[in-house]
Amino acid sequence: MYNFYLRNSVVMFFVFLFSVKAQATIFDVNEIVITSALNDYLQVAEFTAFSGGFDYASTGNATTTYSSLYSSSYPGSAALDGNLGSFFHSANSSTPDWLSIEFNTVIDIDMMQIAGRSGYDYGRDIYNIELFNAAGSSLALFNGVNAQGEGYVTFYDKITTQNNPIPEPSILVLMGLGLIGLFSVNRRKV
Ligand SMILES: [Ca+2]
Repeated sequence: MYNFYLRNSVVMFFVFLFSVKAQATIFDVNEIVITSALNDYLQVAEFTAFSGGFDYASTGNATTTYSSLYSSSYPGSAALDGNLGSFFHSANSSTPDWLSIEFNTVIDIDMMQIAGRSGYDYGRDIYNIELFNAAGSSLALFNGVNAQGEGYVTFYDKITTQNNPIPEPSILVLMGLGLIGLFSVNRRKV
């Protein structure tokens, strides 16, 4: 009897560890939707989405759609042209606008960056960024990404993210004690 419970506990323990590690890469991403966190004009100078060291966003492997456009001088494609000087600019300053970046294929993302509009009105550049799979299900949501100022802001990185969710040693010790306790209790029943 105790072998049954012990085995399942150990299996659950490793499933838990695996699920924690699995958060490092965001798998099967098909679309990224960017909105303003401030209900202001949405403006994006650049967006990158790296998979295995290759940027699938600004290299012709993704297309943009958007809810509105300030003028033809600021198209969605300007957010994927590799040039910090050009940017997408939406038309609405008080209703929520969105910019969608859809990949030609699904990708496993390990790093993302966003660059806001540098210089004039950069204070608008705080974003909510959501990732979706091909079925339209949400995979991840990053709220309040601050890209005020100039240049690329890395808001997701597999390497740094990997270091955060790994359980504290004290948690591992507690889980180990729990397993020993379960082992003991069930052994007494036999
Ligand atoms: Ca650009």
